[in-house]
Amino acid sequence: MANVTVIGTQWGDEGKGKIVDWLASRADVVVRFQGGHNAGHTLVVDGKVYKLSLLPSGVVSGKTGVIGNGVVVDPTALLAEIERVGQQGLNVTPENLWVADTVPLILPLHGALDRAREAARGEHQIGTTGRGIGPAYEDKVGRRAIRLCDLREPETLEWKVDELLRHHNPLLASLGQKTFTREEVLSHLNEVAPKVLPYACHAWDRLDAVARQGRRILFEGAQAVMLDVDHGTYPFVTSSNTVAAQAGTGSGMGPRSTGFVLGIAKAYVTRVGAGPFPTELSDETGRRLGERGHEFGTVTGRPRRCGWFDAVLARRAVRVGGVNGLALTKLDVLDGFDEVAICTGYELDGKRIDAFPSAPGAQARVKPILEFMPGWKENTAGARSWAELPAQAIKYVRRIEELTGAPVTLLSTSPERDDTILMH
Ligand code: 2SA
Ligand code: MG
Repeated sequence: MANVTVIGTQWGDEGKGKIVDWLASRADVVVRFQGGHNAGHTLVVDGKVYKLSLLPSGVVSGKTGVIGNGVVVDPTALLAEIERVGQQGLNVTPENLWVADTVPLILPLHGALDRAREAARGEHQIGTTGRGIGPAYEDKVGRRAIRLCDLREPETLEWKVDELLRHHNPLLASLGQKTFTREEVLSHLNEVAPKVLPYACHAWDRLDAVARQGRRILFEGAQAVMLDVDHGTYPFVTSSNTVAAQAGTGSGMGPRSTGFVLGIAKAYVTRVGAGPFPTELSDETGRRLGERGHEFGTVTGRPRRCGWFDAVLARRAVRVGGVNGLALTKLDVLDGFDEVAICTGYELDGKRIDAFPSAPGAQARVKPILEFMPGWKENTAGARSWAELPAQAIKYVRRIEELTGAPVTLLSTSPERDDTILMH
């Protein structure tokens, strides 16, 4: 099976962009299957930095990019990103970008509702990216979303916009927000329609043809398993399924199309936004991880919370995510620490537990049980072979394999494409 699916195993920002870019050179088509422009993928190629949000990372290596039906698309954000990467010399056209015409659209009212709700939540904020992702997925499941294909039919748009506003305006008004008029929404849609419709197609049909020709598909996940709406730290999650099984559903392919599932894990853990984080370090060590790892959100610039590697959550992500092998990233950020630690279990109300609890109160109360190991003084940044790694770093990687039950198949030692070690 030549297809590969890449998913995050923590709370996002594990370095999926770089790994996807590395794998894209070996694939023919790169597919996004969930999320939207809440994702942020940073790619560094020949010293040039590309920040992608909605476009599949494959566009950087000149591959065909697909935005599958499982994604929610803000047409304005999509057009702006195409324009932005165009200025960096990447030419995105309907030939190399296929967008499923069934994607639900994110409209300005979704962003407004997302931000207003967050403000109203007070201390129970989720810390969303404010991009309207949650409200757009709600509309999809609520069967009132405006989809890309609807832009082809002005008469359909009219009744669908009425239906949409019947739902949203009372909500916005109840939160003290400005409501939207039918004309406002219609004129926005009519303005973007001619610019985005050229990309719209039956993506599932084209992907099916790609598969039949024996060409290789790379599925690019966004966010991560711990942000999955079913398997993550609910309600502090995103509004889509981020596990590998979604690659099929979100692109219109069968469950066996995912191929090898590569789970990306940072050598420590970060999280942006609120929610439980058992191994979080609110001390000097946490600050040092954030500084050395340049831990700021790609999309929103928010500083990320940092902590030790959590093997209990990683093991769970491996199992529910369907992970066959791990790619471990940012090992070099741990260079120079006297000691490094891995979480091997939790303590809840004085008792040892081996699984992360499901309810928010218990999730917030668990304390990590840490296993400390000696660190390494040598520099692992830029290492390109196993032999270049210090013995203690190898032990650390082996311990992660043991505890998570998954082999580390790739090791990334810097943001550069070629600083990647293939392990097995
Ligand atoms: P949303 O906006 O509804 O999806 O937010 C819900 C939760 O999901 C988290 N989330 C993310 N976590 C990490 N990285 C994400 N993408 C950007 C990046 C984030 C940024 O890659 O850097 O730039 O700030 C991402 N997208 C969503 C979010 O923090 C909420 O906890
Ligand atoms: Mg990111």
